[in-house]
This record gives sequence, structure tokens and C-alpha cells, in this order.
Amino acid sequence: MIKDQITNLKNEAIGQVLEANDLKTLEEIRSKFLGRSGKINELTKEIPKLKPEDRGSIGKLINETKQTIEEVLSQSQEKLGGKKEEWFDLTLPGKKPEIGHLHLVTQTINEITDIFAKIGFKRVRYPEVEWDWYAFGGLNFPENHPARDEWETYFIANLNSPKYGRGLLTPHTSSGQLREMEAQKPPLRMLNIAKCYRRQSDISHATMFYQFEGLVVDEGINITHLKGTLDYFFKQFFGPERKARIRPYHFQFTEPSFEVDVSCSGCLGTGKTASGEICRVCKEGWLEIGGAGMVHPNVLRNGGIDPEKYTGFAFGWGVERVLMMKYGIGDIRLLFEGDLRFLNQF
Ligand code: FA5
Repeated sequence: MIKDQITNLKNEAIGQVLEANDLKTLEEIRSKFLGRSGKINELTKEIPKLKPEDRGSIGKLINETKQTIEEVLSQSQEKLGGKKEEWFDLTLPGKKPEIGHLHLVTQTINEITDIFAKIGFKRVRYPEVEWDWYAFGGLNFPENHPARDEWETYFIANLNSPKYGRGLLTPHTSSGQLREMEAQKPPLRMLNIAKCYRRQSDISHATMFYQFEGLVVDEGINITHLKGTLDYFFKQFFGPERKARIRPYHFQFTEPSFEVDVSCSGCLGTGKTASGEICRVCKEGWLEIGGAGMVHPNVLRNGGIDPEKYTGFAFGWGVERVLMMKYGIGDIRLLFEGDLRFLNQF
């Protein structure tokens, strides 16, 4: 019985609100239904007369009805242009909008791109999801090379090409070498900066990281061109007093191959501090930065280039590693955690 009364009251109120054409009528409806001696309060006074077990549910129903009528009223009020003006204190200090900036890795990628652009290197992009041929096979890696091991490289399930082998996530930017050779004829001056993926994670290794790869192929290119390019980059990126050093090493796709070191900023390559103590940063004057070498003749052949006529050099380093060296950042994971307290410093 009382439930029917409540439903009828709700329908009556909504009907009247929908028919109202002005704010004054809405105010009258509000006081008629929701006012102190309005119809809702009349009903509320009936609650104590109910059986104790019914009081809770009827009280709840009356409250819901009140809310519904309030919502319908305020919607109509807004439609009729009766939105209340909000009070605004002009003397309050304003809120400064937050202005974002590029992530340190992106800033560094842009800086590296600009440095190499000045000596004619063109930035390129090649697929992140690659074939074994471009990442390994065509770069002279034998079938059983450990880099192909599932523990190092992410292979993609059910992605196989009869011609190019298994699908994978690029483990290094060297996969761009053959793509570049296929894309155009020498002279080549490529800068491939891309995401790389490896099953590694610790203080200096991330599962996803960036590498930048330089490739130069032309007639008469030799090791002095490589050394000069490395020297130029280090001076531009780390500072005019820095120097490059190359040491013999082994990579499948370069011959001869080198590890590249940059002279330490702390001791300027001497390995000793001003007071004659051993430099704590490098211990020997040099910091290892990554790989380089003269492009292997088999790789040139696989890219359709005659190794009797052309020679080339290549280098490939981690973007995060070089920026960590430059800014003295001790843990690569800081770069990917998105912590603004860290990122806002750059
Ligand atoms: C290579 O990847 C070769 N492709 C480099 C190369 C290119 C040699 C051209 C010769 C000619 P390596 O695996 O050493 O080499 O990696 C090169 C650099 O990538 C490392 O020195 C390091 O700076 C960076 N790097 C490698 N793995 C990771 C990782 N998991 N996280 C962050 N940086 C990494």
C-alpha cells in the first residue's frame, strides 16, 4: 500500500517536472515534493507506524525516490538555464600547468641523429619484427651460434619464411645493414636507430633497449675512416677532450672487428687522478662503449655489393649505455620506470 503511494508520488513529481517551462515552476515543484512540509516528508512520517520489519526497506525506497526527483529537477533546471554560478575567489594564486618534455632516451636519440647528420649519415628505420636472415644468417652467423639461442633472442611462434627463416624481434640494429644494401647502391651512409630485444635484465641490461648503428660503404673505405668517425662522435657527444681507441675483437659480420673505448672524463685517459691515485671510474683511462669493424665480404655479397670494388665499416652501440656514461647514471632500469623525480632532472 505505502509502496504504491511512493511510486505514484515519484511519477507525479517527474510528470510535473517534465511539463514545467520555467525555473519558478521548478522551484514550486521542489518545495511541494521535497520541502520541509512537502509530500516526501509526509510519507516519511508514516514510517514509525509500519511493522518494524518493513521500516528499513520503505525508508530506503523513500530515499531513492527523493534522489530521483532531485536529479530530474536539477537536469531540468540546467536545461532551462538555471545552472548556479560558482563563486570564484580572484585573489587565489593560479595553478601552474605542468609542461612535459621529451624523455632522456628520445633527447639522446635526437642528439645522436643530429651529430651524425652533420657528416652525411641518414637516419633510417627497418622492421622491428625481422627474419633470421637479416639478424643472423645473412650476417655470417653459423646455424649453431649462441646468439640464436632462445635464451638470448625472442623468436616469434609460428612465424617462418621458407626463404628467410624464423621470425624474431630484432636483437641488434645490425639487421639494418642488409636491408640498407638492398634498398640502395653505394655510397651508403646509414644511421639505424631502433628498439632491440634480448632476454637480459640487470643493472646494465634491459629486455628492450635502443641501439644506434652506423654503416658506411663506398670505394676505398678503410679503418682510418672508422677511427676518424668514432673520434668525431665522441668529441661531439662527450666533449672536445675525449678520444676513441679501438681494440681487436670478434664479430661474425665484421673483419677485422674491434671493441671501441672512449677516454675517461675523470682522468682524461691517463688512468690516474691529479694526485697520482688510480682513477676510480675507469681504473685504466678508458671506458668500453661497444663494437665496430670493417664489413665482412660475405655480408657485402649477401647485400648484393661487390666486395672486390667496395669496402665499408660499421659500428653499433647502446643508446642507453652512452647516455648513462655521459650523465653518470648507474642503473639502466631508472630510464624505463617512468619516475618523474628522476626524469625531471633532464
Ligand atoms: C652488437 O649488438 C653488434 N651488433 C654491434 C656491432 C655493430 C659490432 C656493427 C660490429 C659492427 P653487442 O651485443 O656487444 O654487439 O651490443 C652492442 C652494444 O649494445 C653494447 O655495447 C651495449 O651498449 C648495448 N647492449 C647490448 N645488450 C644490451 C641490453 N640488454 N641492454 C642495454 N644495452 C645493451
